[in-house]
Amino acid sequence: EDLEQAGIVSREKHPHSLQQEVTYGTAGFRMRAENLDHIVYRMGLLSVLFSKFRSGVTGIMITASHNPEEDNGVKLIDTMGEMMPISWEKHATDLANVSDHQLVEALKEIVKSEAIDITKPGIVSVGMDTRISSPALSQAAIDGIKALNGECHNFGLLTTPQLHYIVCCENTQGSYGDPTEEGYYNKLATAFVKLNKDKKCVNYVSQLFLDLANGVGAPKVRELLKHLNGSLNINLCNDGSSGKLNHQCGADFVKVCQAPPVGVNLEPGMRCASFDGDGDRIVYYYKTSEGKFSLLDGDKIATLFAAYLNELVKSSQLKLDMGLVQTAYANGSSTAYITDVMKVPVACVPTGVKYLHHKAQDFDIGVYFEANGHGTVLFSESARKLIVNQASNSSLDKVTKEAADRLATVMDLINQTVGDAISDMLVVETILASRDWTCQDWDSAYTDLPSRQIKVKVENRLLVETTDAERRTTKPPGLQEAIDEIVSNYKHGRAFARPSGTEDVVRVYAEADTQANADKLAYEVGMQVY
Ligand code: NG1
Ligand code: ZN
Repeated sequence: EDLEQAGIVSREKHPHSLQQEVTYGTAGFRMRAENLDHIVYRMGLLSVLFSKFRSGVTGIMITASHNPEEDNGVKLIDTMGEMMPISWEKHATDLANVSDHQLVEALKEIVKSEAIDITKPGIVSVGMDTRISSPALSQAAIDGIKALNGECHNFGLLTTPQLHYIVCCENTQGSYGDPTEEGYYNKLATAFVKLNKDKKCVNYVSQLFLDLANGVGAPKVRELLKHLNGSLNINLCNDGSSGKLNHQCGADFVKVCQAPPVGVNLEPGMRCASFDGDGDRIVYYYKTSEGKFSLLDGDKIATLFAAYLNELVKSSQLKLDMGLVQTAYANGSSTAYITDVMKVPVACVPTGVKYLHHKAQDFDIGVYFEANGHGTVLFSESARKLIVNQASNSSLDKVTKEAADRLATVMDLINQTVGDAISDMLVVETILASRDWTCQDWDSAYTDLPSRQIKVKVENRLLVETTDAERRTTKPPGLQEAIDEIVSNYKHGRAFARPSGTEDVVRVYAEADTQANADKLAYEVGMQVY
């Protein structure tokens, strides 16, 4: 039957070829592209089983996001367009590691343990980024889907969030939008044009300099622009025409180096943003009038979104509770600002979108962002209904109704399935235009504490174990005491160490009163880990 067939194709076309064990990490499997073929094939198989299990369309994305061109990766998408649940990651890990002749047995094991009705249809949508290795890997996924007699919707080049959007639409009978790339642009562009049609701005300039990391964001933003009817002007930089993917550019580079990317000649007054390689992260930056580089990262975007949505909720006369979700990497000043000034509850969860997304579902309106620029806003089903009703309630006064209408339209502009650089960019631009703000105005809400992030190469990163949303270590013994001791010597000092889920390193983060002190603190903590 099908499962046996999967075993034959595996041996003949996608043989297991890797010595070391691999695990489904923070964002799926990620490694050198040449080692991924059999893993991606097997994820094709798993995605079919997962589709049968969920009785809906699942997704597979081929990308390694901000990693170098030589890497690639694969992640699985759930029927609502969200990440595959953590409970299925062990199946992914098991399947990726078994030998070719154990494969059929491993598949049977999953079918049995999840009580999957294997006669159900299995439908999987596939997307990929612009890496040289992506077409072949995408084919490996398709081979896996076909081997189990699944139906494959091959979308070719997409940003990661576009695929999440499409999968969500495919499972919600069009109520979220049309399940096509065109449907995606139409939905966002319609909302954006509506929200920006009669803006009268003095300070806000409708001109954005956008670094696309030489990734899939470039062709997709070009497509988007065709739908925006000139309501936003974008200068595309690092658009893939010459430079290398993610090389000295892109959101991760800008965030970690706290410097502009190559290809962007930053001058005061310019508003700039960078996407990452697969278009699910965005950060903004500008040069102050004093000539200093200033970053508007995920924390700044989160506070911009939350404050604006809060106002719209109030003016719409709705009672909806809002919460903000961050990770340990959030700048301490942002957390203080959200708590003390905005008076919005803030939660801290471990690194990884899956944890943030999950926590954000606890609120009527949940805003989540990683400091690195990955994030979005979730509206609960009841909040969505209340907002839509209010927007069409003709007994309200004009001001209230307009606010509700605006809120409903902003909701349409947000990709709720996952953090989306294109959607986030359009929301930021809408808010800045509506407030008539420059980057400097936006930035003035609070001042980031100087921070530093470093990577420490160690023998075995998994010897470091953490607790309290990764803010404290429990292993190796004595490490946390040593970190506490070092941190106590710094004004506004905070530092933590955690094993990365995507690279073979321990990451150290530190913040303190000055840049020199943040650097020194990170270095000293790094020495304890080493
Ligand atoms: P790891 O390698 O586990 O730190 C990194 C990012 C995450 C997330 C994932 C997936 C940092 C500090 N970590 O995870 O936020 O984006 O990659 O891409 O930026
Ligand atoms: Zn990414």
